[in-house]
Amino acid sequence: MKVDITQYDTNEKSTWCPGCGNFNIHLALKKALVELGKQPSEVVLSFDIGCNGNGGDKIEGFRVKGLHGRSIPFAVGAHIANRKMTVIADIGDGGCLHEGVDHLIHGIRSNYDITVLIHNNENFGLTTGQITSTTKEGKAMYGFPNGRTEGAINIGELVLSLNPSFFARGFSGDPEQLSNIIKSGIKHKGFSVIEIVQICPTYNPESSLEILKGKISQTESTNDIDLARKKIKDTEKIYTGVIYTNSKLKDYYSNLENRKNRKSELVDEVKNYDIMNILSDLQ
Ligand SMILES: Cc1ncc(C[n+]2csc(CCOP(=O)(O)OP(=O)(O)O)c2C)c(N)n1
Repeated sequence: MKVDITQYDTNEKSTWCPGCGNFNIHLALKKALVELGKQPSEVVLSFDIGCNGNGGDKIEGFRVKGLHGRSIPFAVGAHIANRKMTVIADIGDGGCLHEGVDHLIHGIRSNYDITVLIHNNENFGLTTGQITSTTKEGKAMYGFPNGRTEGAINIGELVLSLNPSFFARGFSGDPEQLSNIIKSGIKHKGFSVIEIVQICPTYNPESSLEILKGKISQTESTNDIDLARKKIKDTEKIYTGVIYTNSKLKDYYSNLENRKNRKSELVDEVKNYDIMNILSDLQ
């Protein structure tokens, strides 16, 4: 059955600031899902807490919104239960690199077949612009009027240090390219991390199209990790595109001996167990 982009629309009104990068991120995500022919009923979207997470009621699909920093484990659970679903974890740089950084690290190590969209606006947006670990060193922010003191984390460097199977970087100012990147991430069998350089007109106006013009450079995917690292560390250019893939790494499920050659999904198998005995034991 053909899918139309309006099937992903909801009637909820947006609470994002005018010009927020989240508008284009949602557009790119919807476009990617439609072009892959995915119906909303075939998609699980796990949302986090924050401005990014406030998009949770503005797109159709099976949606879950959990605790701050936990969109990855909810997504992993959904994927393990039913591999037929396309599973996306949506999260801010704050939730991903502070509250939930353990989930990012172990998700990459385990290589679950899901796609993670990190909205990197370089601040805790919803709580009015506190510093996160991606805020540039020296930048003055709410609570740090004299500028942040520590150096910033480079998301790509962190991800590439963990032997990932997929790392890409998109830009909210280029929804067309971002949509293609998201499609590649969904098609990749493994844990696809997509960092999105996000325009936040209120707290991170330095990521505007005008300012980044000339810095952003589209690149081709490589499986040479040293080359990928070089691109990521470049201070003159911000490389966007699928930056690194390693398709030799098996995804988590394919490594499970006891699930080999199983055609059924856990979500169906669980229906074959009568849990009344367990429940009556508890009474
Ligand atoms: C465990 C926990 N810590 C802190 C908060 C408060 N809090 C709610 S939203 C938010 C900011 C979210 O920032 P980020 O994850 O970067 O997403 P953004 O709003 O920038 O999209 C914070 C700190 C919370 N809800 N739960």
